[in-house]
Amino acid sequence: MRFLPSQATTLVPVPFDRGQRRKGVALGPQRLLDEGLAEQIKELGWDVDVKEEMKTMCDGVEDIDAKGGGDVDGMRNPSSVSSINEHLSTLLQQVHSSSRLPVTIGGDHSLAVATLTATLTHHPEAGILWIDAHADINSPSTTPSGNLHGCPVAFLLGLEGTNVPPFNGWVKPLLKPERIAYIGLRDLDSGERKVLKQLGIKCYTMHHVDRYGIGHVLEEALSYLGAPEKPIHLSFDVDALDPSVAPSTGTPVRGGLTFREGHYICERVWETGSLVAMDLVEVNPDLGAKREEDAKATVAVGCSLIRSALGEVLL
Ligand SMILES: [Mn+2]
Repeated sequence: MRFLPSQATTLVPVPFDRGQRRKGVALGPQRLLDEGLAEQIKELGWDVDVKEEMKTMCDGVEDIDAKGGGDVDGMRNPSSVSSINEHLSTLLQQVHSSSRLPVTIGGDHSLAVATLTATLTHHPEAGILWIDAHADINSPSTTPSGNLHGCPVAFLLGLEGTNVPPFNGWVKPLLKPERIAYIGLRDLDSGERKVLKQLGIKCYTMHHVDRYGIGHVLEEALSYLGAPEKPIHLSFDVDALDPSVAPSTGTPVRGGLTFREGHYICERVWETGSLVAMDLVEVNPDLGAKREEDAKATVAVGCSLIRSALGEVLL
C-alpha cells in the first residue's frame, strides 16, 4: 500500500435510499455486515473499525425532505441527498486524515458525491475508477428520472445544471474529466452520451470488455489514471455485474461483467497498491425474482468484491 502507513480500514455503512425510487437499498449495508464482512477483512490482516454514525441520520431523511420541500427543480429529494452527503463527506475526510482506508457501503450511488469529495479533498491527484452499468453523469437538467443516484459524477465535474441549491452550498467541482475512467457501461441516457463524448471521458463499455478482455481494458484504465504512482478510488456499483451474478439491485441491465471479471478488477486494483478509498453500492436485498436466494447471492458477492480489493487472493 503506497498511500497508507498500515493496513487499517474503516467501514462506513450508509443506509440511504433517497437517490432513487426503490425501497430496500437502505437494507444493503446491514446485510453485508451481518454476513461477517468486518471479520472477513480482519482475517486478511487488517485493523478494521465500523463507523455507524450515518445510520441515525439516515433514519431522519423523510423529515429532511419534508422540510426541504420534496422534489425541487427536477431533482428528487435534493435536501436529504445533499445533507446526507455533506455529513458523510466530513466523516470520510476524518477517516482519510487518520490514515485509514474508507470503505463506504451503500445505499445508493448518490453517496458518491460525498465519497469523491472526501477522496479528492485529501488526494487531489486521485484517479476515479467507476465500475457501473451506468455513467451516473446526468445533471439535474438532463436527468430523465430526477433520481440523484444518476448524477454524482456530474456534480463533482461541476457540469452545467449542477450549480443548484442545496448542493452549491458545499459541493465543489473537484474532479477533472481526465481523472475518471469507466468500466462496464451498457445503459446510457442520450444526455450522458453527449457529455461523455464532449468531455472525452475514458469509457470502457461492455463492448470493449468483450473485444479486448478485462485484463487489457483494466491495464489501460489504470495506466490512464496514472496507477500505481497516483492514488485510486474504486467506486463499484454492483449493477456493473451481470444480473445473473448480482440480481438484487435497483437498475439491473443484462449483459454485464461476469463474477470473475468483477473480482479481477478488485484484485488487480489491490495489486497496484494504490487504493485509497472504495465504495460498494446499490445492493438491494428486497429485489430479485427469487427474493431471499437472490439477496444472499448479491450480499455474498458484495462482500467478496470488497475482500478482493483489500487483498484476498486465489492462491
Ligand atoms: Mn451507479
